[in-house]
This record gives sequence, structure tokens and C-alpha cells, in this order.
Amino acid sequence: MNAPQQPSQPPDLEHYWMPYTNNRAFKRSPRMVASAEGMYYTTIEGKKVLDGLATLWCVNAGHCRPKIVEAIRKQAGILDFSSSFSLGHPLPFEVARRIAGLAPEGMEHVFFVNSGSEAVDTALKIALAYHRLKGEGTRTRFIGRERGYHGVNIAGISVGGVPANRKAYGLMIPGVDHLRHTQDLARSAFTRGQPAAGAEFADELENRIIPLHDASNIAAVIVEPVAGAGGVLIPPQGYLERLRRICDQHGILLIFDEVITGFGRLGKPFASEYFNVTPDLITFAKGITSGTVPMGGVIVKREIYDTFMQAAGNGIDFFHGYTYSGHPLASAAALGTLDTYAEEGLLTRAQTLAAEFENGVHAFKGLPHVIDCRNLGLIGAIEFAPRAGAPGARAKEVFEKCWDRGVFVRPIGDNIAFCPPLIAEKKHLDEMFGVTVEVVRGLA
Ligand code: PXG
Repeated sequence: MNAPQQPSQPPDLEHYWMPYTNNRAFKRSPRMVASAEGMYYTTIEGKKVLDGLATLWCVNAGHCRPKIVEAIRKQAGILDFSSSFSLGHPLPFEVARRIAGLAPEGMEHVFFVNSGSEAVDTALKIALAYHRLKGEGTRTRFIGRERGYHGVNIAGISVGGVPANRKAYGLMIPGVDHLRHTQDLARSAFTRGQPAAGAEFADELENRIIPLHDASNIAAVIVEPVAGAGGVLIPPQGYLERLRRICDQHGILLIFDEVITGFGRLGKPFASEYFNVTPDLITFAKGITSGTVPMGGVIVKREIYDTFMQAAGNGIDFFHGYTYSGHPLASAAALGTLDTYAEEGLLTRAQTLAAEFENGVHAFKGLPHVIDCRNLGLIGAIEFAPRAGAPGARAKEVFEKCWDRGVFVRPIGDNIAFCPPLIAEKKHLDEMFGVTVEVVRGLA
């Protein structure tokens, strides 16, 4: 590894407006990493920190993996950039072919973007245009879900259901309704894996939403198979199957946002395969390049792609795309990542670690203030009762104390989320859970 490039002076922190950050607090007391390898960061002070969240649910192959680093390095000197607008270069075609090979049967075409947020907006636009091409242009409404996270673009926060991400922005896009979220602590707290109760939460689509709006006005339902940034909510048994059935019966497209669950998080390439429920569109990002270079995309069913092709005649089939769709560096990173996943069996590795991980998550049961532990594959969370007058304070305190003790986990409201890189070994899980348990034991 080359030495990390560090400015010789302490950096001036003033000018960078950091995303999703309390800029004042951070700049008073910065938490800075300098380099990373495998499961660990090294901070600028030289402290090692275990990455318990694959950074932001994305570094599935671990940090600075040689094949990925080499692929990016090499590509930068061969073809730095070429557009994908009516001009091609081989790499994204190969990435798309490889993704189609991993995706559920019949999902064969991939549209590239640069982030999960762009993937979501792209999927929603495909849904609208598809219905119009089929002569059903009245289908313009979208159904999201409370506590859903679909990125930060205007359409994504509109279908999303995280209040803090929505409240500053007024109306957003019109014509959106939301299913209720699937959390049910009264019946399902401390469930290992999928809760037995709650499939009927999907019936709200059939019993309330479709009668209210009429199916002929609904384009698509969008949900995360496992909700991530809304607090790690595991779908009840049978819930996703029921959504699929209702959508089918009413000609509504089903979009699975697999930005977190894609690329091995549950022990299959996609959660769709884990649950054996095939949506019409899958959004992905993050794990496609293991976080190294921004890339995302939408995988669509053959029939959707064919509809666009047949309707277009001699013209452009989809008036949509980003300057950097199919970027050579991102594509090279994706190929390096997919090779690493294949060589190391990482897309199914969660299966072997899941039981160990589950035990680790449920070891918090009975500790102070813990009101739930939940898990599936290699994603999990513990939840605290909110401190009186200070919601979120307990999780924030746990996050800060864990960081000080060399473990990075993520606070989401009153939850602490765990989502380690798929290369984790038992000793890493022991370290991650061991430190967090000690911190939670001391929680006031
Ligand atoms: N969909 C899902 C399901 C996501 O988790 C996005 C879309 C948007 O991806 P981009 O690449 O545009 O960020 C995400 C992203 C958190 C957190 O609070 C989660 C995400 C991003 C930022 C913070 O845990 N997920």
C-alpha cells in the first residue's frame, strides 16, 4: 500500500459543508480517518477502528482490496472517461452482463447511474414511462412505506418515509401514499430472523390504498426488502410475497430498493433471491463497487426493457441518463469487485456467518434499556427505549463510546445498526459485539 496522502498542515475544516452531519459539532471535535484496509480504518491519530457498518452499508468486500484497487488504478491510465450517450466502451456492457447473471431469473437489463438516489429516481421514471408506453398513462401515483429510505432526491424523499428527511421540503412530488412500516414491537420484539406476525401489514395496499386511489392510477410500489436507514426492519414472514401478489393482481409494478441488501448482505446476491420474491425493478448501488467508486443502477425485467425497445421505433428509447452513467472507473471498480466477490464466495458468505451474527445481536437482550434485537443475514440492530426528553441520545452515546474504543457502529434514532463487511470473521464479530456490549452495559 502507498502511504496515504495527507496534507502536512492540520486541515482547515471551515469550507467543507459535510453531508448528514452536525457540522459545528464535528468541526469542534473531528473524527477523521486516514486509511483503511480489510475490516479496519486507521484514524489520523493512528488508532485502528473496526468497521462495523461496511462504512455506510457498502464496503461489502472490505477496504482497499487488491483486485479492486488494481482495477481502478489500471483503468485510470487506459480510458479515464467516455460517455455512454450513443457512444460505448466495453466495460459497462460486461458489468451489466455480470449483474444480469446474478439477478433473479428474467431480470436481464441494467441501467447505470451513480448513486442509490439516482437509481431510485430512475426506477420511478422507468415505471411512469413504461405504463404510458403500455397505454396506461393514468398510472402516475407511487406508494412508498413509512420509515423507508430511498435516497435524498426529491422523488426519493417523497416515496421515502423518514420524517427528518422530508420535513424541510414541503410538498415534494405529488401523488404519493405510504404503507405503514412493518415494525411491531408488541408482537415481535427480540425475534431472530423474520417475525412470524405481520404479513397482513401488506393488506393495507389492497384494503385501503388501492380502493382510495384506484389501481388504474398507481404506477408502482417501492420498498426495501429489509429497511435499512429507517432503523433495520426485517419483513414479517409472507409480507413481501403478499405485496407481490397484490401488485400482480392490480397491474402495479413492484420495485425493490436493494441499495443495501444487494450484493450478498443476506447470503444471496440479492434479497429478492433470499426471499424468493421477484420484483419488476431492482435498484442497487453501494456494494456494486464495494463503495470504492460511485455507481448504482436499475435492473429491469425483460418485458419492461422490450416494451421500451419496441415503442421507440428509430428514436431514443429512454430520454434519461447521467453524464457519468457507466463511467469507466466505476465499471472497472465493479468488475474488480465482482471478481473479488466470486473468488472469495462473498455473495453467499453471510449464510455461514449468519448464526454467529444472530447470536451476537441477541446477546444484548436483557442489557439496560434494550427493547429489541433483530437480525437477518449480516444486517441487524438493537433498539433502546428513548431517554426521557432526549430521543436518540442513547444510541448516539453508544456510537461515540464505541468509536473511542475502536469500533464503528451506526446510530439511527434509538437504534444501533450492525452491517459488517462480508469478509468479517468470527473474531471481528466478537470484537464488534464485545465492545458494544460493554458500552451498553454502562449506559445510563
Ligand atoms: N436506497 C437505499 C435503500 C439506501 O439505503 C439510498 C437509496 C441512496 O443511496 P445514495 O448512494 O444516493 O446515498 C440508500 C442510501 C443511513 C444512511 O442513515 C443510509 C444511506 C445513505 C446515507 C445514510 O444509514 N443509504
